[in-house]
Amino acid sequence: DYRILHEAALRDYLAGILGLAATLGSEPASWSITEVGDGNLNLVFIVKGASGGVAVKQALPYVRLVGESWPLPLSRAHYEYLALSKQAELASGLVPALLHHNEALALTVMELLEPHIIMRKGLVAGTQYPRFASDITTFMAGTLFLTSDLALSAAEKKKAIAAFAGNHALCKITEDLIFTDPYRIAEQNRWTAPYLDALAASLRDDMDLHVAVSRLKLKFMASPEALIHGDLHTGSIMVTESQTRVIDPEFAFYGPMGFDVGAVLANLLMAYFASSGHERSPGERHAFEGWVLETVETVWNEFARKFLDLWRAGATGDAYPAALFAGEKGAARLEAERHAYMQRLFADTVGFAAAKTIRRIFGLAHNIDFELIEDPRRRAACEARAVRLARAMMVEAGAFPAIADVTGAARRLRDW
Ligand code: SR1
Ligand code: MG
Repeated sequence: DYRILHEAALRDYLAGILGLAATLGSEPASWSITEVGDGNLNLVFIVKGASGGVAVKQALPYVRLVGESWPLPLSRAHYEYLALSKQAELASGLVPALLHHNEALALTVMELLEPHIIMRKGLVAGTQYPRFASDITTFMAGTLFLTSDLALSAAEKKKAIAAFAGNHALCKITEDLIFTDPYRIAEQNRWTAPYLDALAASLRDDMDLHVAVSRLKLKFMASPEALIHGDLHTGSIMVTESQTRVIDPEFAFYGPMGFDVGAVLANLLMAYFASSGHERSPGERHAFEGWVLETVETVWNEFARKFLDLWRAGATGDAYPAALFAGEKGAARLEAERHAYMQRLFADTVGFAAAKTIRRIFGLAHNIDFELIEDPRRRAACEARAVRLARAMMVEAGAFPAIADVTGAARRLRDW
């Protein structure tokens, strides 16, 4: 039966899990248990003993950020476990190891990632992560390509879609908080007032933007292209300078690939625009911002390269049947089509990145990149630059045919 496990109950529960004493040490009474969750939905405990530690995540039956007035199904823990298991298979070493899962308690015990930190915190501190672009593109290319119709038979793919179809309450959060609420008067919206009042009002009146974001919403709702993480922001990534681990896929479902890639790019771009609001020397700022934009470019370019390599090496799926692309003529035509496919995926990525940016500035859930800029006037200036770019990315999609067009526009806006 479900019950929330606070310290004493959690200790007793963990003590009863076969094999866990080997990881933590054989004296449960001496284990330290600390609740460290700073996300919007769940409880997260770090448990440490004489021999090592584990992380324990338990879903609450409501949205933690808001409280019991907003119930949320515990089944999200099941989908998170399912997604983590799949991702471990497809992108080995890039997610935490799973040690135990209890469906009824909506509780999962995982490898403790140490000394990793939440990437967003590192970015706010101005830290560069040299491994990040390589690791996150391996993760995205593997998990997205290998769960798509390019790699699976139609039957396998349809079964996989069905396995995640029950996660619709989490999808609904995204549909409302990302694609709808920031563009209307919604009780839970907030922004840096009064400096962004006029910008918030202009979003509510901008029909070109409403059409663009509604097209993206439809794509999110009706494009089961691959198993997406569904919330791949820099708060869902833990890093050291030499390691990257993707966590928290409770929003996972079969959706559009560009939603994940766009999330990564949006969060890097927000770190870029927030940088001038944080205290750092001109030299540090220059180096950090240069690295961030270079990383934005590398993430798209390397993702596209790895995705195409997987496609060329083994397209075992039912899409693009080999029989239709035989011979030299077929091979050349298929290669051209691969590039056209990536161009469409890039356009989706740019649109989703824009939507992910606007929601963090006008919606319910903000991010510390901007929130930790204390002076509201300075914060609003950083946010306004990000919104200006995001609006252009959503509405003037044709102006961004390549990733260098995105970074070029970001660079030009820095001193705006
Ligand atoms: C009510 S949940 C708000 C946000 O937190 C999660 O991390 C997702 O990004 C969601 O949209
Ligand atoms: Mg999360």
